[in-house]
Amino acid sequence: MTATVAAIDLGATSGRVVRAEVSRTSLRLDEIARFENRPVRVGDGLHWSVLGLYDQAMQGVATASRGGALASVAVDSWAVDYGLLRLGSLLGIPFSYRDDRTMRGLELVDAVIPQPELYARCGLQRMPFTTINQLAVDRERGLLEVADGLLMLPDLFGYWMTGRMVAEATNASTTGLLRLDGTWDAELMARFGIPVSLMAELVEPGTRIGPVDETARTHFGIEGAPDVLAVGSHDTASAVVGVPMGPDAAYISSGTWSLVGIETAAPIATGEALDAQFTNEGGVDGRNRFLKNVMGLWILSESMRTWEAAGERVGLPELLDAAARVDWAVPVFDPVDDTFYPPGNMPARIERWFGERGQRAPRGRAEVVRCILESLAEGYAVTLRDAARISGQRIERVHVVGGGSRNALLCQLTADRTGLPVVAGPVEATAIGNVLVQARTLGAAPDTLEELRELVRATHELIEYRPRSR
Ligand code: ADP
Ligand code: LRH
Repeated sequence: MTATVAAIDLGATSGRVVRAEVSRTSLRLDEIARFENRPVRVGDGLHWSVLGLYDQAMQGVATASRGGALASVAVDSWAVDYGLLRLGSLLGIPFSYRDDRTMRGLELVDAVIPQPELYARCGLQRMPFTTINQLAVDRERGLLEVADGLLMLPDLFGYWMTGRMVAEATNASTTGLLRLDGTWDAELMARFGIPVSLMAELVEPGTRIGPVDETARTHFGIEGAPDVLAVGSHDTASAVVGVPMGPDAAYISSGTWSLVGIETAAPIATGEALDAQFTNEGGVDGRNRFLKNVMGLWILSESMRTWEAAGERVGLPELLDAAARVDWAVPVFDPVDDTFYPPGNMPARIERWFGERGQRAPRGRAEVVRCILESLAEGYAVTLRDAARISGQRIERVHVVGGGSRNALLCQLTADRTGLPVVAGPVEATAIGNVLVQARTLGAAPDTLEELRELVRATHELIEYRPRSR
């Protein structure tokens, strides 16, 4: 049996719709649509253009449906962001997690609960964007008195497609409001004045949400009546499904963010994990994603945006070529530092970072880019050593998936600094994880994650980078 399905995969940089044909022994993907995703700043802050994204995604699904009947469709996106609802309608435009209200949110949360206690409950790295911080700001502004529902963005799209509200479990695990056992933490919500009634019913990946309804089918011209399925709707959960790894492997899901870690059988929310600031996020099939958010290629793309705004022409291939030719040592900064989190002038922030420490900052674009990539690679190496130490799991190779797996220089530097072989690809691991879980739900793909990963390995070309001696 072959299943034909569509994945809507929304990244913070771009969104795409992929049509896939999947059987137990084959996996074929075609990109049907790709669109830019740019948050928009208005008076009250930085917002996602959610209707625009929905429109583009659904046009993609319609195009995919014209190539032959789709059995199902599923959505994944970046984590933590959400829409508030009242009587089924969206209340305002969802904020981007890059909006600086999150800094206020951190203060509000810290005033109610000490970090170690919060960590013991939800096991998440302290990040400005976590949903609980954002909701603390909504509460302060009185919005939670008006709202009667909350949907994470993939669940919002699922609701618009089907009329049914659910909370997919992997993405819910990024809110800070789930206990380590995967249930809503009603007691914590009560302490924050967040009504538990805002939250929808939790569903696991592989749940059927319902058919795409008449409104969506007619408006977008979708042929047939595909079912909307829940997958790992947190993009990183889907990406980890699509990592072609075996035992003793770590992964880096490399895009806007670098998510660096391992899969474990259960959460590890110990003092050591807290000190090293590891996150525990829910994975598909009840697996745990023990990982760390390293700032990622965001630092590079924001640098490019800064140079472009100054009227300089910059192309990524040229920049990476120039950075590869830097054959002298460059300094490294800490790519987990919050300084690099908000949008802005990254080259100036890098210069300031070194200046504040009395160190020489990189000069010129080639050195700056090389410094960013070396810093990321060093951040990965430290994180992976910590992951192995804290979990007691061996790490003998590192898989890199996502757009960053195309960055040969970064992959090589990662091999060099970790001292481990790096296996790059597939670029579209997230969409792959999305379609594999759909196909499995339809009975067309193998059952276990190990078999699904074996299928990815068998159907994709991977590039291996060996560590060079230093
Ligand atoms: P997200 O899902 O977070 O939007 P992606 O996985 O699409 O991110 O990765 C986007 C990043 O991948 C870009 O910022 C860029 O740095 C990197 N990238 C994409 N294509 C290439 C390429 N051909 N060479 C090097 N890097 C690339
Ligand atoms: C990657 C990602 C990551 C989250 C961040 C908000 O796209 O989902 O896993 O921490 O965005």
